[in-house]
Amino acid sequence: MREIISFNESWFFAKTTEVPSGMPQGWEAVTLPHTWNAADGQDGGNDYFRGTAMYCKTFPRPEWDGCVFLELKGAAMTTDVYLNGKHLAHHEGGYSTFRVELTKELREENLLCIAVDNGVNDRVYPQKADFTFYGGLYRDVNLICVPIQHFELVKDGTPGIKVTPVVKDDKAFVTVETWQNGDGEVTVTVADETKTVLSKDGCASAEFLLENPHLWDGVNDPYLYTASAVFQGDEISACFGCRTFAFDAQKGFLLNGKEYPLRGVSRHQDRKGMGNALTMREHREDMELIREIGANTVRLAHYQHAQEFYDLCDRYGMVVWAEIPYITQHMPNGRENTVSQMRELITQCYNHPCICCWGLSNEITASGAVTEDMMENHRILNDLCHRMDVTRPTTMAHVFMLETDSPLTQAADIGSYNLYFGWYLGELEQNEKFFDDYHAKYPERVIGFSEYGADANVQFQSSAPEKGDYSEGYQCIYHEHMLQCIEKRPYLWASHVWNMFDFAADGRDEGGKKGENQKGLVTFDRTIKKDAFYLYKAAWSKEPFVHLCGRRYANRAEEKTEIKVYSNQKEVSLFVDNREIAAKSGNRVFTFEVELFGEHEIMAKAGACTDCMTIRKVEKADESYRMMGGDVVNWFEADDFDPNCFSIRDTLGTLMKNPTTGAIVGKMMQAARASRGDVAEAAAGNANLEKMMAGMSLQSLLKQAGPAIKPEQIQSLNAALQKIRKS
Ligand code: GCB
Repeated sequence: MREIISFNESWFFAKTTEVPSGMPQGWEAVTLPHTWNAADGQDGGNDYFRGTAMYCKTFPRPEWDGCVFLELKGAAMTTDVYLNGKHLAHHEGGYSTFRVELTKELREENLLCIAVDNGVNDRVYPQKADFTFYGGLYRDVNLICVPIQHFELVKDGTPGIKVTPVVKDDKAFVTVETWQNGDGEVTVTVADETKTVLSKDGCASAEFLLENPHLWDGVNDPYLYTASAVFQGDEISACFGCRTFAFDAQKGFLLNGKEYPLRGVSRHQDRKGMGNALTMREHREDMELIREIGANTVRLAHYQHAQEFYDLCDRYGMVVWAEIPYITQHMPNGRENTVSQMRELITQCYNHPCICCWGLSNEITASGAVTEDMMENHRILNDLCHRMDVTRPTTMAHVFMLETDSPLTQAADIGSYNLYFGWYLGELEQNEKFFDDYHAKYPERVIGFSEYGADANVQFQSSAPEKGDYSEGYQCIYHEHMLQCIEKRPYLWASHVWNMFDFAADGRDEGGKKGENQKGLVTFDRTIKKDAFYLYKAAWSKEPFVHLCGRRYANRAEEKTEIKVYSNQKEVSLFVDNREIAAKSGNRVFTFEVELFGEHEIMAKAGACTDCMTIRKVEKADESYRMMGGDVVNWFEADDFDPNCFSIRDTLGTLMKNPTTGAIVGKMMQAARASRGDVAEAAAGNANLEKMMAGMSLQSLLKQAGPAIKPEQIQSLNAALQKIRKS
């Protein structure tokens, strides 16, 4: 048998590149999991420590007759392992498990040093993306003690066992392959049946037939089988599930032959104050929140997540999109790293029944054009996935401005787009238009909606929420629209809200917070479920509930206020100060108008469910609810525009058609480009983007340019346009 010893305790840590020759003095004592960026990776400014740090630990030789391996389940990003001064291993990639054999180097007393580096380079992904690249030994570290004859542990961090269930009609054909460090008999057991096979060249394979298998049927019935294998004195096992996945250009996703629209969320793993150094407790809590809204799928973005989380997805029936951090910017020197991260992802995650596809890349053209090198990198990854796994398709998430006829859209088996119309750019309705155009043009292509979202800071509240105000209310309006958009398009094979949780993006400083992407339905510390959380719960969860929106919008200056209620019940009544004022039937979203006089107790009731809050009339709008500097473009709403002349309310297309206004706007856009850097560079000359922008009003485009364009500039631009008469 094997023994797994937790090696999380008694480490010493320092930011140094020197490998010490003896136990260092004065280093910080730490317990794993640990990241050195828990604080500075979340405070904005993008100046968090990215470099090399060292973890050291002494330990006596384990009392064990066989072989001893060190297991690191997550070391970000590049790692070198030294035992008693000798370099034993080098690993590139911060999200996968890797193991190294220590046996021959063990002494009576040992000094283990692990150098971990999350520094800048041009090889190891990710280097550019909208999240913090925490450094550290941020997942568990173990010693694995096995007999001399044992299952393989080192190659690509393999679990040593690969289970392939193929379901056809009422049967499942299950192939179990194992790898070991020698040949001999391997005894394999699947669902009460045991077979002994002989291994050849270190590999064994056994076949099983399950009649009428109990299917793994998503959230409804995620039934798991176990396969186990014994070789000499070593034993391993893996859970697996019997199910079929299909992806159809018209019907979307099918689970076990039935239409099963994948509707869910994306997850980044990190958390406020902890960074990525999580324990099982946090993984469980995240899963409970995702289950609460009734999602049936999770995109585990943008890298390999902890095995514990894929296990939870298996257990609770979440269909998973798994991916590697080949993201934002293609690096010509990074090809080898994309390959090794993909090899490890598939090797380590293959057995999970929850995983339905392998994601090759995310928004890889966000900061540069499609190149032949990029295309080749994708072909290599795609072929690799197919070689390693004949059961799952590949996919990728395209940035909205990738032209739909670009060859890159065909690099993976099935496609998906990240669209942010109605948030960064454009109007909500452009999401519908995008997919309708796409589906009409390419009815044979399988297409999904891999990201959509809007930032919300729960501090910001408004009686008239609007795009760009970071209010909790606008996030609701946005998602109400998006839910309908998605429901009306059943051909979308999956949709994933970006994001279930706020997460650290140290480069950000916006929406009243530094270092955070606030598109989560739940806050970064997991303590507040934003109102939009309950919208999804109303749409997807069967557990009866009623929720009053706007409880954080307690001080209201308006005389009549809107009370919005989310519920999955068909009827909701509203009580003000214990008096029922209205009952409404509807679907998910119920709105009421309430007159305000003083302080009021509001209660919503749906069946046996109730929710209460207190709101009050105040004289003046509560300034703390408003984002400072957030309304620089409010004067737009002024209505002293001469309709016979051009103005910023005209679409970009209209303005560019007239030579005089075209020249004025063209000059302004040039200046804006100069100050917007990468994204503008990628956007310039992008036909798809230009087409979309042509249909948008200049006013709306300017709002989205944010602080890059000053209010005075907009004012003088509008004044110039107003001098030119429309013919
Ligand atoms: C994207 C990226 C994701 C970002 C997100 C955003 O398209 O794929 O990593 O966090 O947009 O919020 O801007």
